[in-house]
Amino acid sequence: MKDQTAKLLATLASSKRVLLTTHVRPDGDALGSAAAMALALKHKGIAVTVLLLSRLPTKYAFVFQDCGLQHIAGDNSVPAGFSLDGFDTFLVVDTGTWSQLPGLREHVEKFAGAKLVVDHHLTQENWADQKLVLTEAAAAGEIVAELIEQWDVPIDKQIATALYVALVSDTGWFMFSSTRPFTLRLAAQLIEAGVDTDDIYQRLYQNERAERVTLQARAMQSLELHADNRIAIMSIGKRDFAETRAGVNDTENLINIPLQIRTVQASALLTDSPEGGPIRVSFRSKGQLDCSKFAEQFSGGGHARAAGAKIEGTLADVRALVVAKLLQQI
Ligand SMILES: [Mn+2]
Repeated sequence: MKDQTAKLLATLASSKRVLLTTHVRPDGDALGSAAAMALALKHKGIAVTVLLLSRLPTKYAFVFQDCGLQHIAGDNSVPAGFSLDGFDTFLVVDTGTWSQLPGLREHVEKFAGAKLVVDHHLTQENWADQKLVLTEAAAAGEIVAELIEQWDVPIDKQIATALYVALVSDTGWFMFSSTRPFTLRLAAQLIEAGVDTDDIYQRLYQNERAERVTLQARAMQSLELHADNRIAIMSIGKRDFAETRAGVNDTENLINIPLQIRTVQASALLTDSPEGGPIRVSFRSKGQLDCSKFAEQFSGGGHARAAGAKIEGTLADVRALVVAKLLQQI
């Protein structure tokens, strides 16, 4: 590990222009790791361009903005006109697979410079010249922290904040089983370096739009349980959107709320979009129900645990139909 780290650092140290990227739809670990790595490269006087394959999520924008990090972004792919010409090193953090790097493969495969991967995921592909993959790391940020330390880059407040965001995002604020003693020791070190943990907590967990939470309340008011509390169904109508001023994007993750109930095996959420059209129905399961198969009868699809369909009809009719079909299954 130490040797691999030293080798990777040697490559970075001899680079003049690094293209640094991370996986599409970046989360806190992806962005925090990329920001910390970019700041370390800058500290060493190495020019770095950060490429995001999706727009910078508003929630995490502070990680880049507070330290003045510039980036280029695509729309779930590389931006138009993107080229690796002029770069001598290509560095990816928090993934090592092409499926997570849409649009990049053709560029990287003909790239003559060094191709480096720093990651903690088990699934890997073998296209990089050098890889630093540590699956026991709770976050890619842990590996980046080790790189930065071995490189003798001082962990200032900006780097510490980026790394802290990486750690808390991938460990559910140190709740997940992936949290290891190293994670907590590193967290302590980052707090000593000046991380404002309360500020990060507020930005990540207490930063929802009022519209979204009031829509959530509406959805929860519509919750009905069937079949001895094994089936949960919620619906959101056009009036709910109008009166809360929320949008369809604000329904994200709502369907998971009923799964908190011990007995619930399947959850369905119906959305009557303000834009009109058929009723959107989402299904989630934590039991026997195969959501994908279930959704097929409505010409929908997805995965065993999560699927969706679009059904024509009024909200009340579709709700009755979905409940009836679920009762046949569960
Ligand atoms: Mn990660």
